[in-house]
Amino acid sequence: MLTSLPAFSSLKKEYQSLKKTNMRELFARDKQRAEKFSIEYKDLFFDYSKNIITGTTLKTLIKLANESGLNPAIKAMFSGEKINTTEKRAVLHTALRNRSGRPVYVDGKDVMPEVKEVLKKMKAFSDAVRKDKTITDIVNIGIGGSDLGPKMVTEALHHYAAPNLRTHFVSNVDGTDITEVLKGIKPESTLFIISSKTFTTQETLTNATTARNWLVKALGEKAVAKHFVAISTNAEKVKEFGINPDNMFVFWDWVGGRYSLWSAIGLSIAIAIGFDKFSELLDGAFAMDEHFKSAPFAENIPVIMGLLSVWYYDFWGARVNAVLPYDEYLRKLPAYLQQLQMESNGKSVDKQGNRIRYATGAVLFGESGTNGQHSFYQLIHQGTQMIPCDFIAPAISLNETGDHHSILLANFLAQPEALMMGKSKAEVLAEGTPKDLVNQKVFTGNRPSNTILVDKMTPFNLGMILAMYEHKIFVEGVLWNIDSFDQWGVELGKQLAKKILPELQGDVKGRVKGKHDSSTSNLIARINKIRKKGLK
Ligand code: G6Q
Repeated sequence: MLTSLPAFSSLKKEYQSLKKTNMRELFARDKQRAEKFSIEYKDLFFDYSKNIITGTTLKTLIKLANESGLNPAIKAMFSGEKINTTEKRAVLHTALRNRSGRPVYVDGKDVMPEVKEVLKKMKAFSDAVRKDKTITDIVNIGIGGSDLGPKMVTEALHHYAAPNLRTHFVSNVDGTDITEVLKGIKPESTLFIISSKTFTTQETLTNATTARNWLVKALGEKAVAKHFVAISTNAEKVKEFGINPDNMFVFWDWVGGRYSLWSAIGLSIAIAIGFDKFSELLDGAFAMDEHFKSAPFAENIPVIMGLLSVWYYDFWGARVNAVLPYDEYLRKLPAYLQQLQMESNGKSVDKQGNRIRYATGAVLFGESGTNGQHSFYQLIHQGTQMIPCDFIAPAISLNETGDHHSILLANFLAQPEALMMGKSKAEVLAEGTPKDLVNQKVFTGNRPSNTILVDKMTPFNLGMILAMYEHKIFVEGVLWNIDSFDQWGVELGKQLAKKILPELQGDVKGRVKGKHDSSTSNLIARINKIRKKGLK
C-alpha cells in the first residue's frame, strides 16, 4: 500500500520541513534552480522549477516510484500484459503509434500487422474523401472517448485542415446537437462517421439513426453505403445498423475509449488534416512513448509530472488541478484531459479490490489563456486552496499577428511568476496601499505550476503533449495502485436512465410506476405533467 512504503514516511517528513519554506527562498538560495528542474525533449521544454520541491524531495519521490514498481509497470503496459485487470485487457494505445518496427504481442499474437493494415485503409479512404470534391462536410457521431479526442485534435490542428472540408461533431443525445448540425449541411455532400467501440451506446445509436433517416428521406436507402462509415470493434452490430462491414474501420478491445484517438477513431482527424499530418501526430506520440520508456525517472517528463501530482494530492491536500493552454487552438484540451484524468483515476478501490484510504484522482479544469485570467484565476491566486497548474504555450504562433503573440506570451510567463512569487505585506505597503486594503492586496505566493513550452503547435508536438498526459496519468495510477483503464463508475447512471425512460415515454398521466426515491418520483411526475400539457 502506498502509505506503508518507506519513501512515503520520508515524504511526510519532507512535507513537514518544506511546509514553511517559500519557493521564493528556494529560488534565491539556488541560482541553478531553473536549470536543475527542467527537461528538454525534442521541441518540448518542461520547466518544473516552480514547484515546492528540493533535490531531496525529487529523490524521495523517485524512491517512492521505485518502491511502487513503476519500472515493471511501464514494461508491462508496453509489452501487452493485461494490466487492465478488472476488464482482463491489455492496454496498448502505444501500439497504435509504434513506429519502431518492433512487434507487440497480445495473447502471443503480434498486433502490428493489423494496426498497419487499418492505417493503410485510413490513408486510402482519407485521401479519397479529400479528393472527392462532392463531399464538403464530415460529421463524426460518437460520445466520450469516441468524440472528445478527435474533436479536440481537429480543432487543435485546424490550421492544417483542408479549406474545402468542414468537420462537425455530434455527441449529445439532446436533439439540439444533431438538429443544429443537420441545419447547416446537405445530404448529398455529407459523410457521416459513426464512431463507437461497442456500437451499443444509446446516445450514438440515437443520433446515428436520426442522421440515417434524414439522409434516406432525401436520397433513398441506397445512399447509405456512400454516406455512412463506421468505426467499431463490433462488426455484427454495425451490420445490424445497416452499414456494410466493408465500410467499417476496426479497432481492438485493447484500445480504451479515452485512449483511442490514435486508432481508426482518428479518421475524422486524418480526413481533416490529411493522412501525412495524422501520421506526424502519431510520430510525436511515439517519440514521447520512447522518452517515457527509456529516460531515467529524474529526466522523465511524464514521470516527474505524475510524481508531482502524488506529492500535492497525498501530502499537501490539493484536490484540483488546472490545465491552462495559452493557445486558442488548444481550447478544448482541458475538456479532453478532464475525461482522460478523471475517468482514469477517479477510483476509490485499489487493484486488489480494497477500499483506498489516501487521495486519488484530482478534479481537472481549465480554459485557454488569457480568457481564464479574466474569469477564475482569482481563486488560483488568492483562494484558500492550492491548485497546481500546467501552463502550456507555443513560442511561435501559427497566426503571428502584430503584437498579439508577444502579449499572449507575456501573460503566459507572468501568471506562473505571480503564483510563485506572490506579493508580501511589505511590498503592498511600499506601493502606498491604504491600510484597510493591505490584506486584500497581499498574494501569499508559493503556488505551484509547471510550464510547458513547445516551439510551435505542429501535429508532432501535439502528439508529444497528449502522450505526455496519458503517461502522467498512468504514473499516478501505478502509485495509487488503481486500474486506470476501467470506468465502472459510469454504469449505474446508465442503468437507472434505462429504467426511467419508459416511465417518461409511456405514462404521461403523471403516475410513476417505477420504484424511486420521492425526489426522483416527484420530478418524473412533474416532467410528465408539463410535457402532457406542452406537447399537445
Ligand atoms: C472511455 C469510455 C467512454 C466511451 C463512451 C463511448 O474510455 O469508455 O467515454 O468512449 O462511452 O463508447 P463507445 O465508443 O462504445 O460508443
